[in-house]
Amino acid sequence: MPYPKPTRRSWAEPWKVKMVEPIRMTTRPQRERCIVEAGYNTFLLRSEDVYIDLLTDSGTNAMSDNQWAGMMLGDEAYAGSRNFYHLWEAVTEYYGYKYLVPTHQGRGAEHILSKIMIKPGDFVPGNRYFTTTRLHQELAGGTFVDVIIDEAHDPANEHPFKGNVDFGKLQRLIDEVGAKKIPYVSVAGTVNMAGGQPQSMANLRALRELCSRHGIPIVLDATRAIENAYFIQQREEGYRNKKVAEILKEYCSYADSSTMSAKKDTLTNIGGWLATNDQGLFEEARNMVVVYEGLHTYGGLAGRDMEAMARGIVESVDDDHMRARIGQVEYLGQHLIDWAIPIVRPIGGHAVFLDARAIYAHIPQSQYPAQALAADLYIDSGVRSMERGAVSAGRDPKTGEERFPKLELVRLTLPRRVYTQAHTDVAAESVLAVYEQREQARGLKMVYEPKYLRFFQARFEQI
Ligand code: PM9
Repeated sequence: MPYPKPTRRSWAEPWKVKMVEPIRMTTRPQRERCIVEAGYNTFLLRSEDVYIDLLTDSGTNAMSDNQWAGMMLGDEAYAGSRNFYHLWEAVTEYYGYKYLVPTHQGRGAEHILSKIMIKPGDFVPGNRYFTTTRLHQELAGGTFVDVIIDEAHDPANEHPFKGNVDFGKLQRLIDEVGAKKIPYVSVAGTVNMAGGQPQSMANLRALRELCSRHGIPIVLDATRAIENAYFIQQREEGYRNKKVAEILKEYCSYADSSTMSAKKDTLTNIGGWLATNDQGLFEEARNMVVVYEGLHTYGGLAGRDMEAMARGIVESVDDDHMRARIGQVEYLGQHLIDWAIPIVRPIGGHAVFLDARAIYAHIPQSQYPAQALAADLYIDSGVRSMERGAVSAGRDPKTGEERFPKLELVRLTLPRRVYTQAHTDVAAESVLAVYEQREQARGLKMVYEPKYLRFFQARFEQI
């Protein structure tokens, strides 16, 4: 068949490849052995046994030649590294915060923030939980309360801003427990566990007004705030002609402080920070970071890592970069939509989320259909994905009962600037192959369950 004439002009990524890393093809019998050895948990596979690694976009990004050049300019002084000051300047210029405390990664910042701000018995409302964020809130004695809009819990709902906060839910919590018991409202843009869904500018602006009336600070998880800014540019009235960088700065301006896993948006392999406009919080965090992470001018990072972050921030706010990044996720998601495979709609920013509850409809949630689907996908093609359902949700710390969220998902996460269109085609075709065999799929039982963040290390057997 002749190749059909295009009906539109193509565009491609704003970079070309300079160095490659070989990846290993495996056979199906090999992969069957590997997944049993890994206890049906894709986190426990060796990366050498993975063909296309869509486990996460965290720390898996390809750095640019400019970032690698910056690594050579690492100032590895124990105190006062020049790279720290470069990073601080970049965070202030692009995110708008006055003060910066570097940390080894996102959860380091969450740990310090939670310890400083949360008292036992407090409530922390948020637009859906994130695993590490909620755990640190709970370890500090707080209770997380989900105040995301209902649409976020429905994978098929096409709401353009499923990351929005429901002000009715938040107001009810304030009325019930009182503003004094709410140390801050925790918002994330985009919302990872809702399927990489954005929050609108109007929603965060209105949240700012509501919180100011009650004297409650806002802490933004800015891990994927640049992707959020891109969605605002594409979907929200009045932002079409603004640059992603400009939108990011306005978005962050409505939050008092931010925690950051710099391993995502900002194109690095390691790093994080806590940034704030609150001098008191800054001074406490700067003191606490020396206890848990490292001196306040490196926070557990090498100088070279801070330089890579500073340069990564500048690259990541580029409009063409964001268009290519999210365009690739859309490309993968659109294939699956065209083949009528149930995924979270609209397609998210960093990943395509398979609706495992719909795909493996015959497997009850107590037998972890998303965990089973991620394992089956690996067996089919060597594509590694991540469970984001009941296993990730863990147990209620008070009752010990398992939490069964409405969203039972498998995440196909695209690292930035790493895989080609052909890789995404292979991944999509593998999802189709597994989908077509779905009636033969079997559930799993958990045979080992660690106490914290069980999804990382839990082991399973097939039922
Ligand atoms: N996210 C992810 O794959 C890393 C492994 S799963 C815990 O999506 C948000 C929104 C994240 C996030 C990590 C962290 C923690 C905070 N907020 O992994 O500690 O997506 O740098 O960041 C992962 P660190």
